[in-house]
Amino acid sequence: MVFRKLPGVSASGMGLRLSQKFVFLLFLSGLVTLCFGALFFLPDSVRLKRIFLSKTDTQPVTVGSGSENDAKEHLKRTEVPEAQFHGAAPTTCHVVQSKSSKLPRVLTQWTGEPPSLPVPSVPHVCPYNSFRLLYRHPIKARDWYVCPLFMLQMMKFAWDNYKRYAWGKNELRPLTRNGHIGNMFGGLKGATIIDSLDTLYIMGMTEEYNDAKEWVQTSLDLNSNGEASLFEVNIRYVGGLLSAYYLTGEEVRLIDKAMELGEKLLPAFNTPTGIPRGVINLGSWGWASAGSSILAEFGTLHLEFVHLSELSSNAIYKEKVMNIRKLLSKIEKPHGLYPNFLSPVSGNWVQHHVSIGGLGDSFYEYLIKSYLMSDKTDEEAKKMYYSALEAIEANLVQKSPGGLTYMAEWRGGILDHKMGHLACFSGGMIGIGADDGVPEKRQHYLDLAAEITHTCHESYTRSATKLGPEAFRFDGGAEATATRLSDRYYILRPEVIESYMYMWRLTHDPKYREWGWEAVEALEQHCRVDSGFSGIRDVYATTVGHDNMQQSFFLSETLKYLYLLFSDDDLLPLEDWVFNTEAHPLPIIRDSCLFL
Ligand code: DMJ
Repeated sequence: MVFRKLPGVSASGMGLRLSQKFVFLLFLSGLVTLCFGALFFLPDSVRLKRIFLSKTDTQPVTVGSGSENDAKEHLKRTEVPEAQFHGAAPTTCHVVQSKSSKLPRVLTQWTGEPPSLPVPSVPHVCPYNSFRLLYRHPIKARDWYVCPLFMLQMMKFAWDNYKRYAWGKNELRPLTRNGHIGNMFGGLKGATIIDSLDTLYIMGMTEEYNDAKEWVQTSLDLNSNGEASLFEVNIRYVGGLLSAYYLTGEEVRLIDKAMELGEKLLPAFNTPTGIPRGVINLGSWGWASAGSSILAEFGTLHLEFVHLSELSSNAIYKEKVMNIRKLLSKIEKPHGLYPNFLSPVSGNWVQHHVSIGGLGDSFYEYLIKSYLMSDKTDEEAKKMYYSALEAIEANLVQKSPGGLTYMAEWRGGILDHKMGHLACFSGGMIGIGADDGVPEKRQHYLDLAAEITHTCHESYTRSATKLGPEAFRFDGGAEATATRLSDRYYILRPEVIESYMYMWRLTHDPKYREWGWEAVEALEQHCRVDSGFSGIRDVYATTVGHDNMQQSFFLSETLKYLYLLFSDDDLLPLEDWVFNTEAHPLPIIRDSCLFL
């Protein structure tokens, strides 16, 4: 190749030698890089930065699992003023009645305009820089204040997909992008909508809350004709409607539905003992199941039924659950324990299987919560709770060789060294009850609550996905791990996170937020799919298989407890509210209007 020499220009160009030219170019390019790079380090407010960098350049490219849709969504979003991320806790809780007032007075006070929503309706995105910092180094950063906004973004993702693909159905199937009805609710529909009402409201998602409320008003049809679980309809539908009513004061629409449904459940109690059957036919106004009733089912009606009586001034609901209480308080209990099955005909225990997990769990929860919800006046509930807890400690609480405290199951005197995910709620339960037993045992109960919560956290950390299995064992060399294939699934359950939330409120030990954040990362990584969140089939698998179900309790409980874990304590303070077993907050009754 021949280089033609240009006139007046030396071979090395501009009169410089080749080596000088190279050094000069190197200097020039370094200077340009430095100037442009400096733009990234300037504060957002500097004008130069705003001129050179468009807004989308400062937004996140991916969040969590980083699906493409997600990235596109974020690029579309507008910037939210910094102020909204500080003290993000909504102030809904301030509508709770004053300590001295009677409930009906409060209701009168709430008629008319509902209290205004606390958070502007748009903050569905975290500020990128803080979020990135937090996401990569959650423990070091301690910028927990942005976390509730992250939960809000998860809620929005779960809700939007439900709305898009399964509106009006009970749950979303996020892989096949359709709805699921199932047979738990006897033909009732919209379980996700009812379960989400209060979460949407608490998170300040006004538009979404209004859509949900509108659906309740226009489309919630209670005239269904199928067989429903009394327990599930009570905790999700009655609990969800009551809670939304108490938070918003929107009396007419929500309360009417709750009352109507409450009435439909009453025939389940028409048994020789008054212990309700587990399944009720909503159409024929009668119970449908034969056989024994389950402790966790008939023992998990008290909170909602007491509120139904308070609101309607009709004692019948309270009478029904007090009758259950009476029978349980009198009946002979093996070693002070409550077996899981009871005959509604004879009023006798059917089997001697005792569990703090499935079949037993929320019965114990409702004892202590009944006491707390009665403004600590329901002495019988308190007494039953502490005697049950003593029996549980004496017979079921165990320490593993590795030093983990767990709750075993009891089968007629023989221990089964297994703890269910469901039993992990008990850390929080023992924690909230610690203050009300004998004062000398307060610290003991707080320690026990912390130990159980620690064990449940271990069941998460010992899996590949950092999510916990449905049941984990402490025998045959196992320590907080599932040994059976059939116990390895995770269906977006809340119990472990629920205990983190209560333990955080009680101790403010930062480890509970750190553990909560680990769960968020795991949920984002393994359960977030393109169109919602899904349960997974094996928490120990490195490549997960999804179960194609976004459970309604994920929106009602898991995301709400996470949101509360990272919010200030004055958002739904435990001194004013108790959460039903589906995480629907119900106010403490300061001064009952019922004279029973
Ligand atoms: C929820 O429906 C309730 O928390 C219930 O008490 C037990 N199981 C699910 C969530 O796991």
